[in-house]
Amino acid sequence: MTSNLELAAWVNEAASLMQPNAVHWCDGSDTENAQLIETMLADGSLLALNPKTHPDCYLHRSNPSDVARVEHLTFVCTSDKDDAGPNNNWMSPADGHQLVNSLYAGCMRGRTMYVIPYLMGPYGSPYSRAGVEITDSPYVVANMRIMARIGTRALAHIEAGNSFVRGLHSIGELDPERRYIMHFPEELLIKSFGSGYGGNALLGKKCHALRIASWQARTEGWLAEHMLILGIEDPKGNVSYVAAAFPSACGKTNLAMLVPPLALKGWKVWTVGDDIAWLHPGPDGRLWAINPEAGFFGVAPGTSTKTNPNCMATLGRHTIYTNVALTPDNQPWWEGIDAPAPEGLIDWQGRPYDPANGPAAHPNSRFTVSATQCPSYSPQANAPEGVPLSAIIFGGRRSTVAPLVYEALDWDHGVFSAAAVASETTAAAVGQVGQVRRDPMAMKPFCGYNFADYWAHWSSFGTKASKLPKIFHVNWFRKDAQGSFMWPGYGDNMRVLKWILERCNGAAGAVRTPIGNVPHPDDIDTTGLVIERAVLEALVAFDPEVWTRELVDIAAYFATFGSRVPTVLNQQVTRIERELADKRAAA
Ligand code: OXD
Ligand code: MN
Repeated sequence: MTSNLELAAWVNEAASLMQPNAVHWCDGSDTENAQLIETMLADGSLLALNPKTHPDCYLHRSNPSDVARVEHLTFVCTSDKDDAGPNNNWMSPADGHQLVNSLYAGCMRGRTMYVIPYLMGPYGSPYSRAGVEITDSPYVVANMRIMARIGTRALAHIEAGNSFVRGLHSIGELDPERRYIMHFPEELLIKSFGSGYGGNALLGKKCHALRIASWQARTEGWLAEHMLILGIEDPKGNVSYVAAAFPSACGKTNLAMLVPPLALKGWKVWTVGDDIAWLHPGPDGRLWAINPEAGFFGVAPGTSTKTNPNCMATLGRHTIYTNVALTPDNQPWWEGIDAPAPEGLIDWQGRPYDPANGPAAHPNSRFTVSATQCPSYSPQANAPEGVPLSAIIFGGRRSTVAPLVYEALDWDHGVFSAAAVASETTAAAVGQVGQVRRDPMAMKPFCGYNFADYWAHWSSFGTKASKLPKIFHVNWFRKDAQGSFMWPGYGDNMRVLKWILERCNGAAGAVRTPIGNVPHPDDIDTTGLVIERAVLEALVAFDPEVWTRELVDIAAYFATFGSRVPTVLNQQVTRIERELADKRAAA
């Protein structure tokens, strides 16, 4: 089925190990997709939604034990354990192969093996990379078809002699005790077993475009990041591009599709991507970003015409919903959607909705939809050269400590601020929700190598590119003493983006603090926003006492990476410590 002998031999080898009934090479066509949907409707793994309100939309209900990424079962298998670093679970490549191959033996008996050639990144872009996923899940094929560019054209790219990442996937028995997501970066290989959930099973996404790609990017001089990319058009029609990294389920999709408040006349946001960015230094000294993905695999709960009107306009046709609730007339429903829960609602597990069982939609329920359906999809989203970045934003979900926004003093300080990001955990991964953990560059679950080496790689761009974007840190999630959010968020985040752009153009004011430049309350455009002055002041306030404690925690975190931590980060700790001591002495 392919003229690439290496690929043909690998597929044959996988088939002898897994023993499927049939092998199907995916061409990515509409006909093929229609047949897969038919198969899944027939076996009950998909339910057709109301064709009048939701044409060509389907609901998939996962096994209840398989609804999120499994970080504790995700491994990076490098020859030297230190290359994976304390940020990853490690196994030797030999042990990793042996373990998963024993699970793979005969695992596709009675099933079809699908071979999915795919491309991450726009057709014709020198930055795009190919992969091939082998899977026994038609649900994975249907989702990959939306999230990546799959089929004939991707295969032709590989057959033209381009390298490809190999990904093996079987849902096995969906047994959480027999579930592993293994990465072999030295072999550009992924082996996933026992889960059908997005981040564990759609191998082009987290496994390839982040874990393996971050490894490749380090050796090749670029960056693979957990970032949305957006274009901001000002009232004069100039568009500037920004990339922003936030941990999973912290609003990347909402920010990527933001609709500015009416009071900020003439501003508009264009969506390039909502989850992953590959950044390359361009010949002009700027960093250029492409979105390797072609679709959105977004968190449904909380999405509404109020929080994300562009997203709501994107959904509702040609969409796969996973683990949302179902109304009696077969429409998808989730907590926070526009309509209240109707009578007769069916929960994500197919039971009549009973609040005693928890939310109707799983908190990590998702939609999979093509980016081309998004009304704010950028005309530059498929530009082979990508888009040039003016700013990079990092952020976390922190009810205390981090101000609404601050600007790093220079590149290395920006790398420090990003490496020090902390955030409260969410339902996107199995485990306790709401625990503060360090999530450097929002890459804690996704960096395919030692974080200390990754920070050094980030720092090295200081000399690789002459017109680097400015680095900022934001926090939309500050809470007051009563536990209420202090900043309205969503569309009003445009006010912070505006300050960020104005800082890039040298137009806005700021106050210098040890942790960076914070806006004076008057520097944030509050036209049309009702917010108490005291709240705004508290949002941008810098508290030396709180940051003294924070810095101790950051330094202790860096120390867990030992002597590999780049000196520039420790120098930032020392500088901030000194400036904080001066502040305390002056107080
Ligand atoms: C995602 C995640 O699915 O970060 O994007 O978990
Ligand atoms: Mn993500």
